[in-house]
Amino acid sequence: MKRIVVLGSTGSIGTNALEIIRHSQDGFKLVGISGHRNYKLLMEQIEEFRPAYVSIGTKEGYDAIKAKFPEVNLYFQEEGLKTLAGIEEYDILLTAVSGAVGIEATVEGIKKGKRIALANKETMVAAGPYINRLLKENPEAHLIPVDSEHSAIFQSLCGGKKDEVRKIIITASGGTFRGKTLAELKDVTVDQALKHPNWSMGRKITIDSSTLVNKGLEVIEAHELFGVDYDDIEVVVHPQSIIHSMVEFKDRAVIAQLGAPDMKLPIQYAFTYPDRVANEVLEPLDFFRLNGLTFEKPDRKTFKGIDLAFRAGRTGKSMPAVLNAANEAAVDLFLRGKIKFLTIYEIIEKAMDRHTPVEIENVDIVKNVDKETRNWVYSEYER
Ligand code: MN3
Repeated sequence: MKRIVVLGSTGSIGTNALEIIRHSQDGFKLVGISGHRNYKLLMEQIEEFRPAYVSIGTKEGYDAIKAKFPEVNLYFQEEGLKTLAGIEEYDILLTAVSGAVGIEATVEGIKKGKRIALANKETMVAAGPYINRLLKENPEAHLIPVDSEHSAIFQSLCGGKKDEVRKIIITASGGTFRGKTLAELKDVTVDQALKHPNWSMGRKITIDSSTLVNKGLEVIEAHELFGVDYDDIEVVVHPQSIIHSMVEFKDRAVIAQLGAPDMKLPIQYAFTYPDRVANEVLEPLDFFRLNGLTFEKPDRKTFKGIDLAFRAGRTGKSMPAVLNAANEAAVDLFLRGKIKFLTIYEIIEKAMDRHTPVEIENVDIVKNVDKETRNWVYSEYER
């Protein structure tokens, strides 16, 4: 029996994780969950799974949960997430919260020597070098990626040895605006940008997918997670999202992981690795219903997200944290109708131009860089 803490249990990854746990044959016990605002769903989850530890983001939610479930160990906001990650009585921490607090929770989990099922992008993008150092200092701890691409790479890497890897090939759906020209992108609306062809995800990540900034962030994550040079990471557009990513080995063998576009498999694999187990909620891939698998070069001139990320990654130190923070602020402004779609790239580029990279020695440095960058974006672009 593996004991699991899910941070962000009311979000898209979190609810999928609970679906896996709900239908698992033998394996998992949910011991801790956290939610931000949606305390009603969190209360349903408490009712169903009876976790001993709960954290909630709002005062209203805190009071409601306290009244209905007095027996639960209840915590509050960011400190609550860190407390849940720091308890002794669990085996796997799923970090499905966004933002810097996800990094801090991961740090707590690593220091406890736990398995981290990593679904928080900021952790490896903004704090990769620091996290890798912590992992060396805490050899019992380990990270298993949950993002579909990195899970696919992780699975494909099992097909050879680390020093036999030639390159990592990250697949990209191409996003909502694949094939569009700069002129066509000039005046796209929020609603248009939110219509993703394959994946149903949160608003922010759907925009990141349409700018290809998401793919860029995934390139940086892959570099940090797998220790592969930027020169050996390639992005291939694969609109059907069936091949989730691949690894090419020295002998030119390419090992890929395929599956339906569904986050449940990578979540469960992060829980069960190195084992593979059946679960009735995991759908088989039906090859006879596929209309072929196709591949294209990404249009990196129009969709600058990939190249901006390569630049940030190669610069290293705190630059990826700036890319991430500038992008988050820019996407927020776009979603609120304050800026145009293409201004997202301009904001990232200018934020990087004005930044002098510093070494990531702890999470506070990441938080400071993050805050400084956001403040600059809002002061320059929010009208
Ligand atoms: Mn992904």
